[in-house]
Amino acid sequence: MLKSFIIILLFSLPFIVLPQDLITNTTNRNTTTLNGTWNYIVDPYETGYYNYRYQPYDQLPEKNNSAFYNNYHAKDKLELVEYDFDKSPTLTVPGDWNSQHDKLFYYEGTIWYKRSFDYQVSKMSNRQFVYFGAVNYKAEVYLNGIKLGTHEGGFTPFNFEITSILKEKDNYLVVKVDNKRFKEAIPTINTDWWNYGGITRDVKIIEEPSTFIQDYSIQLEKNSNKTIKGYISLNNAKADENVNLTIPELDINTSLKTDGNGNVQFEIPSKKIQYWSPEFPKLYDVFIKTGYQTLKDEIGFRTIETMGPDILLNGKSIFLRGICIHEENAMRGARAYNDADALVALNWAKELGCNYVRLAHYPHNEHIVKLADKMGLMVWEEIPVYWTVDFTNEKSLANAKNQLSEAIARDKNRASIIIWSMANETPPSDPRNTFLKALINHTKSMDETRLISAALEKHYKDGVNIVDDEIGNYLDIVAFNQYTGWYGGSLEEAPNAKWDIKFNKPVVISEFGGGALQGLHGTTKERWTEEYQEYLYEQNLKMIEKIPNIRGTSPWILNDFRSPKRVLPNIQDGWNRKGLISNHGIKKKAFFTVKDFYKKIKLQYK
Ligand code: GCB
Repeated sequence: MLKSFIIILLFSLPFIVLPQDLITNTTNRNTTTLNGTWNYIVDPYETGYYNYRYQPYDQLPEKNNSAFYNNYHAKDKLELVEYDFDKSPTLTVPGDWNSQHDKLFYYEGTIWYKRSFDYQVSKMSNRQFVYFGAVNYKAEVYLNGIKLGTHEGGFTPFNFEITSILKEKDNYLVVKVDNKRFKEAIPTINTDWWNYGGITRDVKIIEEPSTFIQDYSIQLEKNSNKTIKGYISLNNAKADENVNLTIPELDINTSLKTDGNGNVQFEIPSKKIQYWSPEFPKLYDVFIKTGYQTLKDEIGFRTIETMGPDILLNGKSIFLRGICIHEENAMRGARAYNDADALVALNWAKELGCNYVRLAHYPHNEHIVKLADKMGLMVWEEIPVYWTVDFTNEKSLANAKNQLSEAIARDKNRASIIIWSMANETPPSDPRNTFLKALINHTKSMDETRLISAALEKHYKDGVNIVDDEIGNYLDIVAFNQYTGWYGGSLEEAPNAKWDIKFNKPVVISEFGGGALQGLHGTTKERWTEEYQEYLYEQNLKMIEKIPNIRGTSPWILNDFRSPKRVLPNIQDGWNRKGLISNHGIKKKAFFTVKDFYKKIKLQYK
């Protein structure tokens, strides 16, 4: 359909509109899915977006600006007759484009998506929103030819109000998705994972009354195991609106009134809370009621804090028996996006003996976080401040903060999340420290209850492994990646390695490991064999046990995963082979080494 493109040009607003405040807990709201089949047009030169002077069509002056248009070249008024959405091929949403069509496997650039639909607004609803779970990397969104706005960042949700634009018949939602990498982006150009493009997570229309529950935080107060503290924010509320919070199993039924901004704050004592933990992942039904709607959630209550070298969950010292996970279904060789994908990964983590997962290197979809809540797996959630982002660039910092805000907004009521991680293997420098400190402060201003960490690095001097990154002073958990026996270092000597860690805080090895091609066998000296990887794990674990203040590990990584960096023929073939499980779902020997280790550790931390 030619119409979509042209109407974008004629009616779109001459400025950039950013997404509105995030609507949280979309699973339990009144929604209609827009998942399914969408038409797409590949547009590497962005011809649908820029005119031949490389000016974005949707930022040109209004049509009645004759001073501009009198001098305007006729070429700019040309209709885009070379485009037709309805005759174009289709992609499934959610899903990355790379794994859906061979010709898109390596594609990085713009693809236009279009979905047409009729829509019957239900009687109860006065306002409607379109919600995207994530679009990688940049999205420009148009409904019925009107620009709704732009979103940057490939792993967090956003929404736009569409109340006055949505019609009963013939709506068309058009999204320009651009996954080009660039230096100032978060992440930057260089990563070790596949840059899957597309509308990679759920899309839905949310229906709300005119005054609605936008967001809320309901958690145990910091340093307290008896007080449930938080806020509820209504959108478009007057002062003194009634809000009711009930948690039937805890006999909580509290009536509250909004302040002038439509918010309520509360502190509710409760003596009979059963605390959430991996052994007992108790979730309570929680209901928020206003005069206009009831919203349900399932929330667990637990405390998490540190004391010297200890991580205390509900006051008890724990060891994080973890595994790193990418958001990829290795068997499909594609982005993971639903409950079934999440279940595969978390079942394996459980089988390995984990009580904890590191969701690397960006916020994963909400399905997996909710499942972790239910299955009793603690979670490290992270933003893609990875390696060498542009630390001196203010826009990059604003972008990283925004990604953090969206992740925290979405997941702050999940008991499973115990750690917000700021960054991975970023090279220390003053600008980098300033950048990370700003992120830490930002996180604390949004959520004071969780622990803050970052995956740092160690260095080696005069026979000693040293961890002294200044940022460690600002973290609750000192985590670092180390690859003894893979990127240098002797496996034979590993168990006797010397360590100098400058902080009296819990230490977590956020990554270690090495590659093996599943099914390739040989001696412990032959790289890429399962035996080499197994030996690497045995020796590393002997070393890790002795690291002062060690309170957790998350080996790199659960599954082999796609990476364009990993090109060794017949071994890697585009896959990072450090998985404990292959991309065919087959466990390598090292899986069982880790499993045995976790069995032992579990007994020690009973
Ligand atoms: C790392 C990175 C991770 C890589 C891994 C590797 O330190 O944090 O993203 O994939 O090493 O395999 O080299």
